[in-house]
Amino acid sequence: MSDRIVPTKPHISRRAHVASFDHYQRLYRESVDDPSGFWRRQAERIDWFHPFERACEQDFDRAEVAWYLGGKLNAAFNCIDRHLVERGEQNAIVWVGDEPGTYRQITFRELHDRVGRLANVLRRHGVQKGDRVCIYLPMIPEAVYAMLACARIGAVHSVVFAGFSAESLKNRIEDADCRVVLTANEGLRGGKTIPLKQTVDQAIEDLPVRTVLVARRTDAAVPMRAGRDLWLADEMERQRAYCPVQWQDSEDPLFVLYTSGSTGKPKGQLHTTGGYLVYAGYTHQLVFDWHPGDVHFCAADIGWVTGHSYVVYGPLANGATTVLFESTPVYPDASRYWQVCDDVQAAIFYTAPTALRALLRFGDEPVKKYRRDSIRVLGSVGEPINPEVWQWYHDVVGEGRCAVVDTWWQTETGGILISALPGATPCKPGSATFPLPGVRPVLVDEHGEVLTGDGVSGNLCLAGSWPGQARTIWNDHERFRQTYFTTYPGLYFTGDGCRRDEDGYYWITGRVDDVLNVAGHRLGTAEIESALVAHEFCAEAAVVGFPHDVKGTGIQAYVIPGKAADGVPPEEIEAVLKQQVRKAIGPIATPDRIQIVPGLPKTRSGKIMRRILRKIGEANYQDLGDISTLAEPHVVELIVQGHKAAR
Ligand code: 7RM
Repeated sequence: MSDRIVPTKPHISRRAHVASFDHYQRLYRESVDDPSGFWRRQAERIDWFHPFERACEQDFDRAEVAWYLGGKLNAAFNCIDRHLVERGEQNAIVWVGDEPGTYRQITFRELHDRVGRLANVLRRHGVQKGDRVCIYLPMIPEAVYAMLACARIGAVHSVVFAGFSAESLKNRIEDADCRVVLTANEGLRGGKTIPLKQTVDQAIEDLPVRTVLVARRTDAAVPMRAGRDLWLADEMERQRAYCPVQWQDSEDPLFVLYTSGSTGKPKGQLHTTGGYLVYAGYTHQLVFDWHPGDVHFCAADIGWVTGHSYVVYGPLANGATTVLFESTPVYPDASRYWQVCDDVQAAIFYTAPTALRALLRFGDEPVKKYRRDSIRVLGSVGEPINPEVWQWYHDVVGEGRCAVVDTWWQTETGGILISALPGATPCKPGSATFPLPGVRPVLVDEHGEVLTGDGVSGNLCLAGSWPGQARTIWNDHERFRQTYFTTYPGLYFTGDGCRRDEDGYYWITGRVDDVLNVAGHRLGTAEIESALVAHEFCAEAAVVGFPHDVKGTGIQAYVIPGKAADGVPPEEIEAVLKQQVRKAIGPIATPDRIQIVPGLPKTRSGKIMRRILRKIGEANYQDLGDISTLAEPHVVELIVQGHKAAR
């Protein structure tokens, strides 16, 4: 490999938790030689009400994993109460409102008060241990209070991204059988309001939701249904601040979080208490080289797993000040992130490549308007980062002084698994570099053979469990087993392709299943297809990804129009179907391109040949492979012509 190596920086190594590559290798060796000892020691970073007995039990054939068996703890206690003595007056949260200059500081003591009240509100409305509570809130402190309030009383939160449509929200509330929903009258993002309460009303029309607690984010009046809808602030006012902690078993559920897979139905990933919290704390400290006093700014939304682990649980478990950012990278202009970094004096900044690609288009000026001299570590997550973008992040945003960490992980993994460590890992831009201590990646070829040695490419699997691993899919353990543990028996299969280069560096090459990564968000092609065919204008649909400058992957849909579309102009069919997907899933799933086609390339058994559609979507018309086995080979030529005409 001729890839340039960016060496570690002495001023970062000097104070880093892992101070050199040798040190990393030593830790790594220890962790694989004695995993149980290693993970026992990591568990000491949190407070246990009752000590655990065994570190881990795992049986990948049955998809059974449990960590810190017999231990009792509480995630909210670990994120709040245990910090009160030493850092009660330190900021736990710095909230950054949408309008520039809007900040609110919440100390650990205030957090304790707010979370206690909200927990008492939930109890008052009948929420008990094990009950699921849906959180459909914008990036406001109440969202964090709500998550921690659930954790405090042993309820299971299901946060749904506030950009999802009524239909998506409904499916998630229904699947997890939530009886209580928290929302806001409206959200506010990039100067625009989002009608959250209205969306909730639509979503729960036919569902047995008993209570809707509404936070007031704007002055907008919204309809409140008597006996069901209540203002959250009034309810909190009515409760005392003290709420006793419910000690949970290590394996009691902490949350479900829905994520897209290769089928039409999103999967509720279930994370449990002990292992998840240890892993979130461990990775937050190591990967971002967090030290007491450092302000941690992760720009992700709490609707995604990155927000769960690196806005809320990881930083707060460690006693960090965490930034809760309500706005967008470009509001009011492309310097917003850097302005916030200066204002809050962030030591760590974490975002997705899609945001960086969008900012790069504005050049260096907006970056240079601010000092950024508080930043020490810059993180990237969600999709492969192009080497040029990595370099810009390092050279321009970080002025060559900061460590850049490209962090690979998934909703299913609970926390980061493959990443450079600041001060320890020499980087190759574009590579996530090496596994964290305790993590054992394995590459497997299409026949299921494990690829040993360096300079190999295959499907990325993990040998052995780690504490942050999801334990099941809500209400569907068999699907969990099927999806992750049957492709390569004895291994967890990630769904990603990967190369391990001659020097042992890992390069994630993207999904190998029917999952698209659009602007760092996971979407199943099947999900978008079922949204399309739900409309009478669409008889059949096939969705593929294509390379997109900002989003990484754009969405291309090939659509066979339905009878109802006879005589309707193609532009109108396109517009209607785009709107249909927005409504069914949310704006992030809107196809960038819809091509009306007379037929789809199918095998004689009726399977759509996506490989061909992907090639056409990339405007790679030469190399379509063998199409002679198709049921109607001539449709390929028609689709190619249509695609060329549209470009
Ligand atoms: C955290 C998160 C997971 C999928 C994963 C990959 C892709 C994530 C990176 C990455 C290359 C990275 N959870 N992915 N991080 N690809 N380099 N650093 O994103 O469940 O929403 O998505 O995202 O394909 O399987 S997720």
